[in-house]
Amino acid sequence: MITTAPHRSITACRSCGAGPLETLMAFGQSPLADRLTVPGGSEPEYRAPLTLCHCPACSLCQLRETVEPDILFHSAYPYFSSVSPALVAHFTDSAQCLIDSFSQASDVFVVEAASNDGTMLAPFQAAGHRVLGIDPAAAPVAEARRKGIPTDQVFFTAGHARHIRDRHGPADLFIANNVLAHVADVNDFVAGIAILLKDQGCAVIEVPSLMALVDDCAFDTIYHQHLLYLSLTALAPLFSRHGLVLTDAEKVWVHGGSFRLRIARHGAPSARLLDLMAEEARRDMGTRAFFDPFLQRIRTLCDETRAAVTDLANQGMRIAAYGAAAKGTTLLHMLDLPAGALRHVYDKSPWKAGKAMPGSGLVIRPAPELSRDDVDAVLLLAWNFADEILSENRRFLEAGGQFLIPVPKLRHVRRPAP
Ligand code: DWN
Repeated sequence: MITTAPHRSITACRSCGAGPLETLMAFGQSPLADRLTVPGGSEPEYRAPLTLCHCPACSLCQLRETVEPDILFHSAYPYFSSVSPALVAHFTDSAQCLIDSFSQASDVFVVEAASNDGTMLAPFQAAGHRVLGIDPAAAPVAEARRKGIPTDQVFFTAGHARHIRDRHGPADLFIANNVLAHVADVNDFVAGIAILLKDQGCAVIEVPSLMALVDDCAFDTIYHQHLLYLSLTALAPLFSRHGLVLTDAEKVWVHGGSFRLRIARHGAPSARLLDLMAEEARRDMGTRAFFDPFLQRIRTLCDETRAAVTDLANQGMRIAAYGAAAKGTTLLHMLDLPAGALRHVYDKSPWKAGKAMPGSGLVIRPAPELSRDDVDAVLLLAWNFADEILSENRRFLEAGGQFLIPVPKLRHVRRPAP
């Protein structure tokens, strides 16, 4: 049974409060990504309007709708950072660089918001530093605690930052990877960073890049959990409003292209930050001229991908999907393939097996079964891990199987990499 999820629609910018917001694209009543369902279960399938907007005043790209966070980050929220070895390596490497930068300091206190299953905090703890995770999702928090990572099962807010500071003292380092874009009250979140940090402390935050999203046509990363679509141009005034300064930004590959930001109470912008902001200014990211070609590319990509799947089906091929990613929900919603065009979806995450993707209802099967099942082609929904997934499925390719990879541009992979 399809149910409209409780949600609010905003009229003023989530960051600067200006209005009205300019609508860029309406995706319609879209399923809630990552809210997997139980096949044949009685749970309602939630949908909500999904509308991408833009603030003419501070140029922040954002969703018009805020779905109730307890619905989005529900008790069975199935995302675990540790599922992808490449992602674990990325966060471990990042942690090690930060640990090295604290090598002369003692009693370093590290707090991470959206700490998930503790993947990022574990190296700090192993290096002898005090750590504290913050995450609202029950299953990843249980996994973090099982690994000995102290974790508060709450959303990070200014109020909780005050509670942490009163209980543990100020933090030397605050980490927040892939969470800032999920926060409805982003001013409260940033105010929390300002409350929590020592005077010489710093925050290291990874956020998906709006420019990478547009350049790679990664429209499927637009879903209800992602309330903000971030540019450096829009981020700088957000931090300065709370007495913080954006001092550095570095492009990183994760989640289709992100920034690793460095924020502190004091400091001058690095040369690469200035270069990146100049690039954004050159691209006129605050204007419709920047978005209009992207909106057209979405339609073209969907038409081409839909035609490719239909063509394979017309050849009698048995087609499935691969990677029950949150982004896959938006992609399948926009493709609107005929029922039965895809048989099911493969995924290596043990927490997802046996459930079904929202919207499409595709049942999730363990990834290793791909090479045993009668499937001729798979549509890769987790395209951000294409290299890793193609490498893990060499046998399927060697046996004549093929991958359709829709983003950033539709391509067929019919043989394993040399
Ligand atoms: O904001 C979010 C972003 C940062 O990460 C969260 N809402 C959830 C998540 O988005 P996502 O679900 O699109 O995440 P991924 O990591 O892009 O999804 C990948 C899916 O593919 C996972 O369910 C795991 C699966 N997978 C697989 O089956 N084989 C992943 C790899 C690397 C693999 O080899």
